[in-house]
Amino acid sequence: MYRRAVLSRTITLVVALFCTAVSANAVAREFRTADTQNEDYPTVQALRYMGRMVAERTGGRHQMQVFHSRQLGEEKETLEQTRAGAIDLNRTNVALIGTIVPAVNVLAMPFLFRSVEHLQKVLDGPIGSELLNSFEAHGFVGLAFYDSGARSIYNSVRPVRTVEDLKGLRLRVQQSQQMSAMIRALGAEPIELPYGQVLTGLATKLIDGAENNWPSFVTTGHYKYAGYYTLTEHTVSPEVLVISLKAWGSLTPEEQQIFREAAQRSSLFMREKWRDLEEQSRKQAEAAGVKIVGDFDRKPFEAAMAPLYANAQRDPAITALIERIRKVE
Ligand code: GTR
Repeated sequence: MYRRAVLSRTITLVVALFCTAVSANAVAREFRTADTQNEDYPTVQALRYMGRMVAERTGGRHQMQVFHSRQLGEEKETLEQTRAGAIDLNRTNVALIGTIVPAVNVLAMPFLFRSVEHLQKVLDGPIGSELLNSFEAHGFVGLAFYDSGARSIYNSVRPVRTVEDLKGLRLRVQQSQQMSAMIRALGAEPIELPYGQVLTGLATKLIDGAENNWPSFVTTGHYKYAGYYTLTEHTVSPEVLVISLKAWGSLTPEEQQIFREAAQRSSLFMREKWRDLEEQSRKQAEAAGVKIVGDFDRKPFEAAMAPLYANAQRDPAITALIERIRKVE
């Protein structure tokens, strides 16, 4: 009697579990994915690569539809929409999401990383995982980082060699207080603008320049208006891919694992693409007559930005994170 009752309870449980799994799996979906860059850009290619992997591993049940070139809006807005669950996945720069997830702003701090290799070690190691895990408390699930080289300052007025040369220049920055603070610390005037407005800003002289990595400088056409590129390499702020809590919650644990793995793989895929494009973009800018300023002392730029660290020291957790990053060999 007793054994039969246990057996029937077990069968009921197994059937219930099976039904739950089947119903969760049965909902096929197309995941709307946002990226600000154009169709050929490495981040967009990486997302497409991830989409193929997700489709394959879920037997075609789940697809990713990649909206590039700001089709879904500028990063600040698409992040809000992702938080609200209206956009499923979003690839932005950490400077933007850092306004919502403060710890991630550390990755954009000036002159923190000794090299791109140092950044990659941090992103691929425990600190990178901890940072990705910290997104959840702020309304996203962090899936992967994509490193995207160093950002440098460019302008249309003069070759910048010293901090003094920056005085009075109106430089566009991302919509981020930290990026504004960095440019202000150098004595220039930061103008926060969405990415899509920078080209017109340069063409109409609303701004004198901006700061970005080689591929962004060239693929946007900014190099046609800003002929002086100074290798300040003041930040190596990487990109990050997040998924909305709503989309994440619609996946089974197995599917979540598939998304995570595909995102991580796409990050390695992007690394391959990146190196070539960085080199190619620099050559294209040079061929178009852009003057690259590399023979200057970077130390005064670093010193001018030091107040950002003094400011960060007000938060013990941020201070500890900066210290840990510095110690990564
Ligand atoms: C690029 C980055 C974009 C965007 C842009 C900007 O390097 O890939 O996501 O943040 O910079 O400056 O707005």
